[in-house]
Amino acid sequence: MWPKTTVFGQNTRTFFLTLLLYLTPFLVVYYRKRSFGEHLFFEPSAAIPLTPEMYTLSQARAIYDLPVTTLLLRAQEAHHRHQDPAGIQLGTLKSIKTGACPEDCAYCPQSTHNKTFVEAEALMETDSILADARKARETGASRFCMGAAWRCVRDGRQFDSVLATVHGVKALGLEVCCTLGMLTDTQARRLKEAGCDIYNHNLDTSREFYSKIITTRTYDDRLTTLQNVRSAGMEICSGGILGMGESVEDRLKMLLELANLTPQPESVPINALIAVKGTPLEDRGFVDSIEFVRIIATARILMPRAMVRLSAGRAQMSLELQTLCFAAGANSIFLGEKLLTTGNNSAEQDLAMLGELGLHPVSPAEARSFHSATAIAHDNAHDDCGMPYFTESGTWARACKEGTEKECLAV
Ligand code: SAM
Ligand code: DTB
Ligand code: SF4
Repeated sequence: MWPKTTVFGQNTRTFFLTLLLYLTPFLVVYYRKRSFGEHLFFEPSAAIPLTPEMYTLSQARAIYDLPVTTLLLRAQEAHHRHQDPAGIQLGTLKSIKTGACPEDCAYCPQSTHNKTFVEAEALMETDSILADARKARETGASRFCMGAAWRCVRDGRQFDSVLATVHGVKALGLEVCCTLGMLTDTQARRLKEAGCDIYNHNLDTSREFYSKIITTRTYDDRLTTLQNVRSAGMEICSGGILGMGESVEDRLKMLLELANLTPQPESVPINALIAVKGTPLEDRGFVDSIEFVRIIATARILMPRAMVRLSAGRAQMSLELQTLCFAAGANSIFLGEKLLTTGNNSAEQDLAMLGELGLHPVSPAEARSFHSATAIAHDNAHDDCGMPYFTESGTWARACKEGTEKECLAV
């Protein structure tokens, strides 16, 4: 039945069988994509390993838009690879200088432009802050984050006092974080020398939406401070607020700004707007829960080694929503009944919640050693395993460099 003629010098039957053999994988890919959708499918050969600075909006959007089941699975994969999956870092916030801030941040109860419940208070004395830090440590916090309602740090008596406080908090065995507004290079170095481990300075939103929220400083001012923080050897804590009227694209652009920093921030706080009476945003409804969870999951996937902080707005969230946020990759919360000026859940409530969910507090040292251990293990196993990859069409996929679908053996 097979003609005796030859094709390319081969017996025709051998030729067609060989052709079928070569085409089989492509046919399988085609039919699986048709049946399950591209997002479920790994395409090692088409996968482009991207370094973080190459993430694009269409890639972030492709992640964000995954069916929520797949999105959570992908976020969980990143979470289990790079974090203690049951570990939650506990930090306590303290406003050490409250209100009367000259900046016009539309969300902020501490701005002089907004007439809110906040009463201005001068910079606290070191001893008084240290007493609060001790209490935070007794309650279970391992990080103490001090916030000042300043546009920027000014050299002089007040900054010297902050440096002494930082030194004292560090001596208590707590990890020290500060958020004091803009910093020069020299100020960043002095803070680091005094013992400050992390500096919090949020981008808050996308470059495009930023000018609708703040006019008294620029996006690039924020980025310059982040650069100064990095050069001084401190870790970067930078994130933003959801629910100010920004679009999903604005939120993704903010995540991209952060994910494309080299190295990426070690901490990414995601705040839900607390619509404070007397601010221009007082009438904003609470951010959509599912959109919030999607952003947490996208942050976890884009920045797998960062601590993703479930920050402001948690007191307004149900236990179920917080649980979804942890499932999406959030692994840090603020402990204690006050954030800077607004309310938070009580420490007892939060510790009970962690117990109920089977989660446990993780110290910064434990979290860091986990991150570096997984980094070394993965580097030894195969270079890029565990990082997200994107196909040429912008679909998220996972593969390793050798072009196989090996599971990472390192964890
Ligand atoms: N003045 C410093 C600065 O702006 O960097 C530090 C303190 S500031 C209060 C720290 C962050 O708190 C802001 O960047 C913002 O993300 C967050 N924040 C302030 N008010 C908020 C609100 N009403 N709801 C949610 N987050 C808020
Ligand atoms: C961050 O992103 N959120 C925290 C911390 N960094 C400093 C501050 C939240 C403040 C919420 C409003 C208030 O309590 O004043
Ligand atoms: Fe509030 Fe900080 Fe803006 Fe000042 S700079 S208004 S404290 S967010």
